[in-house]
Amino acid sequence: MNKEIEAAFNDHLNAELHSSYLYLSMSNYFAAQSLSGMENWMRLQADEERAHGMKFIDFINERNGRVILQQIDTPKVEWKNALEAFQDSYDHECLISSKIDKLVDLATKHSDHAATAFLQWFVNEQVEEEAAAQAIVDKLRMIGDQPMGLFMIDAQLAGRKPEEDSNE
Ligand code: OFO
Repeated sequence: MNKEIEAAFNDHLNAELHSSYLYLSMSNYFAAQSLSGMENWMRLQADEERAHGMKFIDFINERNGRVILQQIDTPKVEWKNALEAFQDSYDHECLISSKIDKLVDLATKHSDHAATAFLQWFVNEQVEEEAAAQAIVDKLRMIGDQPMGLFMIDAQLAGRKPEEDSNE
């Protein structure tokens, strides 16, 4: 495996694990607010992010690279309200998308077609993840300060289920 790609993939798997940590932190923030639907949604999101990190680990190992785990940064722990947390989630997904784009550029630069093909799944996944977070942000903006609206969206997010296959 090209050393520059190996290093960038190691950095990126850390970013995915940090995403997991961030969403776990948001999940616990919502638990403290008794918003159990949002707690559930963020917890499942944390699980998905860990699975994304594992995909990078498996790919590096399959390509005879070396996985070097790094320290995971402490996540933010407090938010003003649900809207601020989900807005942070959307902004975070945009950041991750830009990191994936840079990895694609790097793989292309080195003509690493296996890495490019691997990354394509993440390119598509990021479209979904940005859209999912944006849709919730839009609803929370509509709801504003109305407790009934918050109650309803929390009930809706309680319905999120784990993904059935490993392609999370
Ligand atoms: Fe791994 O997709 Fe979100 O960050």
